[in-house]
Amino acid sequence: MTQTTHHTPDTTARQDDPFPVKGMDAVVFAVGNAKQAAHYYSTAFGMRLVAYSGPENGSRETASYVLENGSARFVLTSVIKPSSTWGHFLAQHVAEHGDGVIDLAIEVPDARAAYAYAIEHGAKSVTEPYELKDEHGTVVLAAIATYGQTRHTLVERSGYDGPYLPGYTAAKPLVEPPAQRTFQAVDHCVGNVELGRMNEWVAFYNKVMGFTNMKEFVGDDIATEYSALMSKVVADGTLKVKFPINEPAIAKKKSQIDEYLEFYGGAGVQHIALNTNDIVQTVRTMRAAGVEFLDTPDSYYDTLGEWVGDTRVPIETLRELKILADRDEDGYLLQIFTKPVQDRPTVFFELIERHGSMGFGKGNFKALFEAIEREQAKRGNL
Ligand code: TYF
Ligand code: FE
Repeated sequence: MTQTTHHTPDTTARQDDPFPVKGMDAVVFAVGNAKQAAHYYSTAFGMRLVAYSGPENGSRETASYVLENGSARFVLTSVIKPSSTWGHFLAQHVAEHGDGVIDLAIEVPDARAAYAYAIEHGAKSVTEPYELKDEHGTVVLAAIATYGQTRHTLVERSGYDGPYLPGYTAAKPLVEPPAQRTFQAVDHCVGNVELGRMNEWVAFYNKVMGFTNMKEFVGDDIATEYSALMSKVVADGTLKVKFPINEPAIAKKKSQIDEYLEFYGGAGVQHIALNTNDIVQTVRTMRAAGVEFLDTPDSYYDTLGEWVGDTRVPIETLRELKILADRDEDGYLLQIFTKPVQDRPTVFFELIERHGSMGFGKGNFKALFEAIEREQAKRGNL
């Protein structure tokens, strides 16, 4: 049985919440060259390097760069010389999938309890609970498997005041961060799964984490008409952690989800959405730094005002920057999507500025999916 989460978030943790979460802890990427990726997320995305682990502080096998922007935390890891199971896993992950997300880590108040609940409810264990300690305190970690080779590490860091985790040393920003913060939190993390498996993964989050389904979804009516994908969203009761799940649909055109699955080599994280308070300034800053965004045809803006109503940003500015807008009964949102950020047509990012709406831009699905298909066609994959 599946409950539907209402759009108004219940921001106070419920006493009876079977799987309380504090929010996203980190998005962990396995990449071919973490040193250069750290530079990209600093100069192009405006993030700040805060911590580092590598040969200089005793990690001979891997190098990891921790970047933050508000509560958004990315960890970029690459293997220097594989020796352990972990090093070989990272090397294999990059060889098979290219740069990608290995871990959507979730901060929880009690990692042992969260892990025990997940395992009791059918999750596959990746790592049993263990402690890491240093002079800054103790962190408890455990990990469970999700779609593809992706995992959820459950992180209990209450009272820990180090820069990230024991084993990491504090680091200074690589470059002067932009005058105005580009984004401040992770809004949602989207997974692409194989044809016919979306409902299985939705049920997984319902059972294993007690997450409920949000009302926004792409059903098979929209799927066959133009989107070529089906999508459902699961979230914790406070809506701090939101995981849309996509699967390809058999439609008129080759699904963008099939293109992802082919080039990623299976299921995995498709996009990470980042909350911004000033999407106009952020898009200007990121475009100037060389980030490529999806194009939107002028015709979209010719009719936008008629149905979206007043937004903080004039339609002409949205048109100039190719920002999308959508409205529902709770308010409106502004959003834009980058092109894939590596050579493979796999992982990309979204910037989202919410004004009441807790949706995902349903009104933009047609314009957005057409923009993605134009890119697919350029790559010869449509
Ligand atoms: O997260 C979402 O649901 C929106 C829309 O391939 C979306 O960002 C859905 C599927 C997709 C790209 C964007
Ligand atoms: Fe999204």
